Amino acid sequence: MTNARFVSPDEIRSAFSAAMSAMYRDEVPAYGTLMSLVAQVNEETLANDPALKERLAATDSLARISEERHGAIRLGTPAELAMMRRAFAVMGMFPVGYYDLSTAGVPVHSTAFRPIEDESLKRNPFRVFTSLLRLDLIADEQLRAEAAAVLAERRIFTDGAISLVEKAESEGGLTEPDARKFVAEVLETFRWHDRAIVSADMYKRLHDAHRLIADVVSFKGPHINHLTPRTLDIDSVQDRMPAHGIAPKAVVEGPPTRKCPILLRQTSFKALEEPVSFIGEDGEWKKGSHTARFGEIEQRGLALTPKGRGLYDKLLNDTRALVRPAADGSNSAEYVAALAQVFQAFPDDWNEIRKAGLGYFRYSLTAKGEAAAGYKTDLETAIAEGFVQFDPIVYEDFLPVSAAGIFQSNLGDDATQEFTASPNQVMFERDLGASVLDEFAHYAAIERASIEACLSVVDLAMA
Ligand code: OOG
Ligand code: NI
Repeated sequence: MTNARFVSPDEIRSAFSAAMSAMYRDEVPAYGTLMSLVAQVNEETLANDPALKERLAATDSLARISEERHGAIRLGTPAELAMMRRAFAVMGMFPVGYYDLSTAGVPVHSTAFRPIEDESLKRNPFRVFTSLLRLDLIADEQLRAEAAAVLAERRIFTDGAISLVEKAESEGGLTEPDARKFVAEVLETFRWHDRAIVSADMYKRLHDAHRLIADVVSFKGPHINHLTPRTLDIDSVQDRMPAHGIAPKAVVEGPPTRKCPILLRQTSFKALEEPVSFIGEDGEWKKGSHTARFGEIEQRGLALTPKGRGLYDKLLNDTRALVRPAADGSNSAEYVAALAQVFQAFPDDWNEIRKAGLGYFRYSLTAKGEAAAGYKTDLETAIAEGFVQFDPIVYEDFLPVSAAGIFQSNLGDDATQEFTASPNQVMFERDLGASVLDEFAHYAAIERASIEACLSVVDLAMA
């Protein structure tokens, strides 16, 4: 459905991601500092590892890294979520995966809006982790009703944004001037507002129920709460953060440092306490503060198969049974050591990982494979004989335990609360107005298509 009159969704997403980054840099200067640090570390990593640089360039993945980032927002109502889905669709971003954070004591469930086609990911992989508040998990019935009433009144999208979404839907795209206007209008939804839409008293009651509820309900819109650049060496950025005046959280979330990075490793710096004012009795604004926005960095590795993910989850649980990382960082050295020890059970060699069926890989013909005429063999022999090569498929999604760790570190360490685990994907998808894509099926399809592109050499009937 390409139409020359229209700007491609990939272009709109790139423009939006750039506009969001510029806005957040103005709003949270530490984000700018982190971006420069990440750019510097990435440059050094590539200079020190020519093989990595070569593979990234050969798979068209080098250019995207310096532009790569994800953001996160927290929405209040089903209608907001449904409209957000429509707005992201105009930018070529679709809901992938379902994350239940209630198990981790955070009353939300979430999805990630992101590009899904390979070409789109290469053009710009911008994603937004999007959570919906679950008032159903709040015990206090009166507070729940009050919060719902406040949320029902607010409008998080401008009229201009809504009409451009409708126009894009009915006409099949946006022209250049409309696309520019769309980016500016939708950006407004993510802007920080330092004037709350509730009184100080109500804010306190919401905050006492859960800090996250106060963050969602008290403001005009779902301010972007972090933007995360992608680094090629998260340990190095973590180590250097203090020298740049940034205090990182105690431990890096996710797998340990490895030769072959898998899934996702993340770390963040604590949320800033920012001045806000609340609605006063007599039309006066009452000064106060709010803590929600923070900074995060991530390193992305191989996408794992269900088998690999099962092993990852088991090893992470085993580690946490040995040492549970304390929020104050007092046992972080023990945790890091236990993690490294336990994860020795996860192979750290691309070919071993591949042969064990733990990860997804993209196969391609080598120059020798391209030149081989009429020779056919099975996939493993083709690899062993140098006709076919493979590269890890990057994990484009998120991890619930890691997300929970990030939520908790920026909500404050006292925010941990018990909720009964109650995943409700059916309710989430009903509110979203669409189903979420199953990320495993998607990675498997990419892998399969790459093997099919090697059929001039590979005979799948031979084993
Ligand atoms: C989202 C936290 C999750 C991640 O990178 O896992 C997240 C939030 O704090 O709203 O962004
Ligand atoms: Ni994040």
